[in-house]
Amino acid sequence: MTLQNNNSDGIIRSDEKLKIAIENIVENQEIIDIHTHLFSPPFGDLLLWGIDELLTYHYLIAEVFRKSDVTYDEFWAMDKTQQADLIWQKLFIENSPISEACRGVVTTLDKLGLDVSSRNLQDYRDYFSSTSVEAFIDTVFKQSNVNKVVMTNDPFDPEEGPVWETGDTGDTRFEAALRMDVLINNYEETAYEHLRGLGYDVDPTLSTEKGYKEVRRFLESWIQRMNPRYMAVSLPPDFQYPDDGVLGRLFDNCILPISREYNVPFALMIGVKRAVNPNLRMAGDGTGKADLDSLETLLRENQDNKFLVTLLSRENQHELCVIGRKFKNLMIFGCWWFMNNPSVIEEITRERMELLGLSIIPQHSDARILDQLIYKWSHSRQIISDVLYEKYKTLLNVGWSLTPSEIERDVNNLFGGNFEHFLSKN
Ligand code: RAT
Ligand code: ZN
Repeated sequence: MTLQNNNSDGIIRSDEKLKIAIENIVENQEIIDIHTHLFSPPFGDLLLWGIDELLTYHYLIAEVFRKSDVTYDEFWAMDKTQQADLIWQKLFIENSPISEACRGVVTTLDKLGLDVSSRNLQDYRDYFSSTSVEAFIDTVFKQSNVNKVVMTNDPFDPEEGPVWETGDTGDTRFEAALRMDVLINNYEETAYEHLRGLGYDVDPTLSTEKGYKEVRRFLESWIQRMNPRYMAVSLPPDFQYPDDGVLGRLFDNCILPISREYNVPFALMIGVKRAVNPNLRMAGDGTGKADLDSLETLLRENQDNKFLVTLLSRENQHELCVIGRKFKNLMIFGCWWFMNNPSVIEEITRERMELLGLSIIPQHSDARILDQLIYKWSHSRQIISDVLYEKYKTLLNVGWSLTPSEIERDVNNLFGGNFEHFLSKN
């Protein structure tokens, strides 16, 4: 195409200019990463970073057993360096690292300026041991162009507790999310005893008014302590709502009222089957298709509540978009975990934009290791940029006019504005 970009009105007139403009805008857009498992420095060892952590990411642990004869017992008896050595040898040296999780390590090392062609693991280790965590945080935030990350904060975790007690979580680029998996999924087994131990007068099956009040008091105290952006839970595919068990009572009498009162949305991450293969430990979870009638009911019966939702099954994604068209109290976010692969991100992003336009949060990183912000966002930016190009191009080609500032506005909303707006509105 040879059409000119008319500088006087800033209107983009050619496909070529459009592509360059979108790529630049997406590349330069700062991101609020709304779901990670990262921690700020005061949380100490909970903040993972460096090559050995990258290599022992649970996504890679699941892969190494497929390419090595190591037994589960042998693997778990190894220390972290030995596990990293094995993963490096099996998945990067004896086989080409083309899976998304492997490719991510290569992208990250490359973007950190390391020579990936050398395949010299010791050099990579030396690089990380020569930097401080504070300096590395700055490097990663700059390289990934992320300006805020939302952590996953478990009020039942004894390692997190002391940091919250101090009231100082250090670096303000790390914001909190109040994760409620233990409360919701393990109330009878774990949360009940824990709450009693803290002096909350709850009953074992959570079926009294007094118990509801006490759980609300617990949630309030954590909202005050953490100032979370949202409350969150991961749920199995067979999650049902309404529910006459503990989950339903917690939702209806504790979480939803508190979520409304404090204007802290409730994030549901639905579709995880925990411990499908327990031998893999954290890498052993699977996925299943959820019944979205329950989600529809939850949204319809609680229209004054705000929900952020992401789903783990590919088969659920189209239905979720249709539900998004019906309920403005739903914000769909991210391509979660097994969905966070290029082919699926591309498909889901296209599907979401076709059904919901720009009223979505297309991605989160789910980074567990700080360095992963680099590859997760580099890979996703590219795909989102390609999908946007395809969509804007169809408009341009029938004569719609587009300016860079309009594209900037849209991209800004996708990568942070929609999140902030959804959270702030009443
Ligand atoms: O993607 C992951 O790392 C999973 O292990 C889970 O943490 C999941 O994202 C979750 O938040 O439950
Ligand atoms: Zn996660």
